[in-house]
Amino acid sequence: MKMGTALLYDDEMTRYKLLWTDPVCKIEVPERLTVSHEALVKAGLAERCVSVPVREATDADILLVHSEEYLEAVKKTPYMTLEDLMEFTLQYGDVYFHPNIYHCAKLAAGAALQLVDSVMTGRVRNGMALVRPPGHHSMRGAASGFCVFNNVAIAARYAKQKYGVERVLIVDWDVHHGQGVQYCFEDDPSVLYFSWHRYEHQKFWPNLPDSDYDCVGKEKGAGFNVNVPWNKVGMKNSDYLSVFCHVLLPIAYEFSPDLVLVCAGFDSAIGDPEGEMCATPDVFAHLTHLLMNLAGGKLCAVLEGGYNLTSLHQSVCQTVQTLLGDPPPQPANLDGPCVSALESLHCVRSAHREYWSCLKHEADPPTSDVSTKAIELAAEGKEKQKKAEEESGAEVAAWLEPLKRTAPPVRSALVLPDGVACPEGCARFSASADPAIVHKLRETFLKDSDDSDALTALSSLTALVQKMEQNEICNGLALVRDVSMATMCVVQHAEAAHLDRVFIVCVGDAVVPSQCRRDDGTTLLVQFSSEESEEQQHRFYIPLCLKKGCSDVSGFTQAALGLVLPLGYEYDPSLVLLVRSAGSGLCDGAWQQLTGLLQGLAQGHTLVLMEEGEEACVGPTASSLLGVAAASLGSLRAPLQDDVKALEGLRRRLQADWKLLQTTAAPEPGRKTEADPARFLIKK
Ligand code: FKS
Ligand code: ZN
Repeated sequence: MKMGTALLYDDEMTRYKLLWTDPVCKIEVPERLTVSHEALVKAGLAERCVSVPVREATDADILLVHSEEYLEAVKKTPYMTLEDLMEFTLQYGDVYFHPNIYHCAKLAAGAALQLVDSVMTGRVRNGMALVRPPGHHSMRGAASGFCVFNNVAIAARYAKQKYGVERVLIVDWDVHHGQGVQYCFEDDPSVLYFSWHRYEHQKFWPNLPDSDYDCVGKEKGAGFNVNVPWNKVGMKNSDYLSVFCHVLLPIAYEFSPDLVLVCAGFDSAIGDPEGEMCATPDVFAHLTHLLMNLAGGKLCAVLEGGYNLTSLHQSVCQTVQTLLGDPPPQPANLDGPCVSALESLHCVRSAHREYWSCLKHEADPPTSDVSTKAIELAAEGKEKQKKAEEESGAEVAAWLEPLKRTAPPVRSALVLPDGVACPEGCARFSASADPAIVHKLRETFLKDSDDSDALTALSSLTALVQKMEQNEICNGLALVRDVSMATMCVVQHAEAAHLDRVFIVCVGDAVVPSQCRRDDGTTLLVQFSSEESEEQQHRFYIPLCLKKGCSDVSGFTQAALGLVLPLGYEYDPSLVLLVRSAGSGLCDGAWQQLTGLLQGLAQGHTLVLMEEGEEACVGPTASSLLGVAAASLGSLRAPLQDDVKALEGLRRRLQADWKLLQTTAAPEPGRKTEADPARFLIKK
């Protein structure tokens, strides 16, 4: 299994620029690339990547997406005078040409193809291409929005043709709608295109009705185009993560891509003059991480936009460092999605409910007065206010530079009984126990029994927790006789080690001792089981009963993505404790997915406790802890009706306490709603 990350960059792509005055195009500067690359070098990330040379895309490559007429026209631009170039440019919107842009556009598309080759041949696991010009707006016969050739669309067609890839997922997290990509694949069910974008009820460029949530694709491709319009600026980390948990990931897992391509634009980050959003650069570590267990980890990120040079380079670094396998940073300020984001979320989920079984039971679309089709009455006044703010420079986005992410020297440490082999790449961990601790452990857990094996395991476990807190070890696994006892032991020692919030995810029917179900918020327990719990729903103890336990992969995945993940993000633990009892019925693939996803929390501090008897699962678990992508689960079937209903009910009930579980803006009992003056006028 290859683990490397490819980096593609060629400074030739900095050798074109705007040659005349154009306020719209002046932000697209060569420094975007140099600054991003230099930041990767400075942070020591470039040298950790496999440097792959860039090549020019051939005519045949370009013709996978573009028309011959268009290609021939662009081919002439290197020979044009300045005047000709200006005139040529005028046929298109928001783009400029330069004598060297054709060359760069061939390199940009070629870089994306080299990246696909590197990933598909297994030379590397994933990678990023830093390119100019960007691609996602360009269409079959037209340049648009700084884009000449559609780098990612070409890469998708190329991967299908050359490697027989059956399903490609394109995630476009740039703040603009990649209408070029949408048009290219709108009737194609083999390419799933997801885009979120600043829309403001069509007031934002490219001002297309085609960018709205109800454009779901055409004919056979219906359902394979997912648009999330942002109708307000200022979207934050919570808004982005909500959309991932409740729209993109459930659909993506059901789709089960063989390859993931990212239109990686960073104008969706804070400080960007185009996007005007407020998501911080570290959110891209999470977005990247959340995609890294799809398609067996085959992920190719290709740069699109990003115009604030500071947030651009910080975001690029977050993305690449995550591709390299370093645990994501603690996510900042997850205070729940805003009302406008919830409206969009609700609209998208209901527009897609007929196509995706994970959304089948979604509520009806919102009534027209909250619909994103509505137009703001107060828009004019707001425009004025915004102008005034801009002129006075009143609001300047400010954010802290992301902290340096340092991966602990040891990635995974295993506490295993003698006789159980330690998988390759992991360290067997045993601690020379401090007599005082041993004494206390014996007193607390073993009473008068004299089980020296159990004592050794428990003392190693406590030492392991400590090393994780000190950031000497990233994550760990222990195979123990009694998972309940071990869980209690870890929870107690986490507290002593100043790990003040422990997120316990328990798979199977193990009894979690009541001492671990605290209502002071020091633990949050989610338990998957096959038996209905009598206990009432409780803020920090969430029993989750699936009809067939964990043996239905679809139901399990839906719960993991739509419930466990958002809960984990909002809880923001300092340690994730993943407990697996014997006979849970969960297949290795789904278990690896859960293990992989949870490593995005608590800076990767995941401790897995498995019950003896689960030896066969040690290898797959260890490999996931080492950062190997989980095997794909295959296209998911519809989850069991009862499970979906139970999950929805649970989610709805918990929404008052956990805002990241919300998927609609409609008032729920017990939920505080923002004041809702009559600020919408319905469009006829
Ligand atoms: C409204 C004018 C918008 C054009 C914006 C182009 C954005 C390009 C991009 C790409 F990724 F392609 F580079 N003008 N203020 O960021 O989407
Ligand atoms: Zn953009």
